[in-house]
Amino acid sequence: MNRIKGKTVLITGATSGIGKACAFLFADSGANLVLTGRREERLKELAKELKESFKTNTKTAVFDVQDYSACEDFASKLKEPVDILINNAGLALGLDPVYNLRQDDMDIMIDTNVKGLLTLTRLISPGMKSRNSGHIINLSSSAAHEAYAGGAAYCASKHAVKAITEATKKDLHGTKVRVSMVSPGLVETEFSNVRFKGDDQKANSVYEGLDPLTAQDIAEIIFFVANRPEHVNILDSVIYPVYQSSPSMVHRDA
Ligand code: NDP
Ligand code: 8X3
Repeated sequence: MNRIKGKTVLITGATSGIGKACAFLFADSGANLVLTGRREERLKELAKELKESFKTNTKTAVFDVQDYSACEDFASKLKEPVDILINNAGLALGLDPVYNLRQDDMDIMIDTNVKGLLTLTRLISPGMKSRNSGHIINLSSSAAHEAYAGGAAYCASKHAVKAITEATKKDLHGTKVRVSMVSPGLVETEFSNVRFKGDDQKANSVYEGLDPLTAQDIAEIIFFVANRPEHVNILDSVIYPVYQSSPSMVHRDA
């Protein structure tokens, strides 16, 4: 059953990976989309492709979720109520032990993954609360459940997403606004290219011999979470490739 048709879905970080795969799935189900990211050209191309393939009504907005005033300006200009907010924009930078952690990497991870997600939530949730309807879906991670070496800042940011999700659910207790998070393990996207700052060889090695999750795998879970009946709230789901049993326990074929 399609419960998504006609809904307005706001996806942050739609220029790549999981966010982009979500844009296609929700478009295919007849949603209206608001897509955001920092790379304007990619957003333009995506909106064009979605219009041609699905006749999707897509609006795009170019801003950095770390920039509070840009987020506020974006939210103030939204023409229609947001039914589903997918807080997906996020990144990891580096895999250095904490004693070598770069201050600028740490700031960007916390400002994007934690403060950016919180900012969008605080701006979009009041409308949902007043309409007594809506769904916030946060991209968390297996790193929200277990920290790994080299991930002090990234894992902290995803532990924070778990805390934000739980607190948001409780803040909206007694309303019909749903709050969920999705916690994937290794998904092959641009994530590791970003983490290793363009070292594609290093990025590719993360997924070697492992048959990783794809962006489409996770988009399908997000869609499933969003498409449940209104009385069903999936708070979390942890998804690993079959060869991964924890953030640090990964089997690889030779
Ligand atoms: P990608 O790098 O492919 O996509 C990340 C998206 O986030 C891009 O669209 C990027 O857009 C956007 N983004 C990053 N920083 C900002 C910013 N400051 N402001 C606005 N948009 C931003 O990675 P994934 O698709 O894999 O990641 C999506 C989410 O999933 C992230 O939150 C990540 O932590 C999480 N995740 C990923 C996993 C994986 O293994 N890949 C596993 C578990 C969770 P642009 O650069 O155009 O701004
Ligand atoms: C992304 C998963 O293990 O690459 O959240 O950090 S991992």
